[in-house]
Amino acid sequence: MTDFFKGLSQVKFEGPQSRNPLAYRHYNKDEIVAGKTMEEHIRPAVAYWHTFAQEGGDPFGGRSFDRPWFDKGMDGARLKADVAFEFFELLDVPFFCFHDADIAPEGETLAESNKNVRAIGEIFARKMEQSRTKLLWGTANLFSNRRYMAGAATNPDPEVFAYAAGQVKNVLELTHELGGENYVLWGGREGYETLLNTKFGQEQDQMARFLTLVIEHAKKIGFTGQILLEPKPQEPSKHQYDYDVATVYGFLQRYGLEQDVKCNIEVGHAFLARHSFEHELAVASTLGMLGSVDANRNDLQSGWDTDHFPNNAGEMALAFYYILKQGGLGKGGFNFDAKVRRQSLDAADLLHGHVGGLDTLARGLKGAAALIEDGEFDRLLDERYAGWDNGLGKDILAGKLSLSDIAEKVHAEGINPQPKSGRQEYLENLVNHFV
Ligand code: XLS
Ligand code: NI
Ligand code: NI
Repeated sequence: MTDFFKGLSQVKFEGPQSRNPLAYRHYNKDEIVAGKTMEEHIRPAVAYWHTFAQEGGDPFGGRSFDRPWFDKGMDGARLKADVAFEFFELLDVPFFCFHDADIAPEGETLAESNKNVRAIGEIFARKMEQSRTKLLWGTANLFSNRRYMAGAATNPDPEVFAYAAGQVKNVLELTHELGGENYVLWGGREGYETLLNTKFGQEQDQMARFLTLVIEHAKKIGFTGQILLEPKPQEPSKHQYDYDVATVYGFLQRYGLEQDVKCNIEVGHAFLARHSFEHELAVASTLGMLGSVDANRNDLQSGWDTDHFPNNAGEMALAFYYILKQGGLGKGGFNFDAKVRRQSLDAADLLHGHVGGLDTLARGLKGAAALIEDGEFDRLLDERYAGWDNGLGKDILAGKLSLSDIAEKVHAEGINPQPKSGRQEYLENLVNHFV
């Protein structure tokens, strides 16, 4: 045991009336909602980077957190791993996620870096034999080191592509060995600052080649998890190629990869793309691309990916609506891609962030399940589109009528549609009734 969380004990469910700030008030992991436990629905994960590697910096000042593992090389990395598994147990969560760079210091060479990552990976493997916390996904950090400033897969220099490939091979294999259920690629620098120095089409080809290599290697080593792309429109690149779900789908289709890849959708990234979170989920679910979720929220005044913890149950209810409708996230889950603020210095603050986030997800889940169970919401939606189920609508969709046939029908049958209310306020109130 380390003494990092000294005095703190495991967070338990105490119910909505509890005033204990370190108890779950809504997240009751074993409670059955819509046929599954809350834990099975949400599959919550702790993000190693934000929780253990984040330093509390902002553009005007560096590190504000003082963690005993900072600047201590591999000794620090081992201490960090001890603290991480203590944290998983305190929160009692089933999953975590990591980048290679979060868990071990970079070496002078790729070989040295990969060796460091493997050494911590072995510690994870041993700890995971004792712990109930499993790996939701692994990923490689291909955006922090300056070698990647002009992109990893999309770099004008093929040697950078090669270096990135060497990193991904290592993390993909480690993810597989640790029983990880997904592998994520977020293209932070896969994009550009200015077209003046960028060949757009060339970079698209490179990105597709890289992804193809990853898919092939995953198959070769027997990794049966999902490969996930994480859309984000900008930041750190001015223009990121994986802009949003629809853009990612178009890219995958163009290169014939849409069967092999799904999306990891992040709340804050949806906002940066000027979408809502539920929009991205609805699009992904419709396209068969909804794989997993990065749970967080942005400070909506800042226009940045601020990665606050979720605290909007209404937003989460709409998200869970689409997730429940597609029968769950499968191998995916809810990764807390969220960090405590610069002034939140204490170990307990890490718990408060996750406890509030999980309670928010639980409220969203229960709200969506109740909304679906009640049935009125779905009934109204079906009613609105009922004209497409038979007669004219059905014939149009089935391709039975040409444009002339349809026009002819309007004249012959005197079709003269009357506008109907979209009932938005009614529907908003209906949803709020259950949240
Ligand atoms: C950054 C991304 C990142 C990915 C993993 O905005 O959300 O944290 O989830 O590389
Ligand atoms: Ni993310
Ligand atoms: Ni993000």
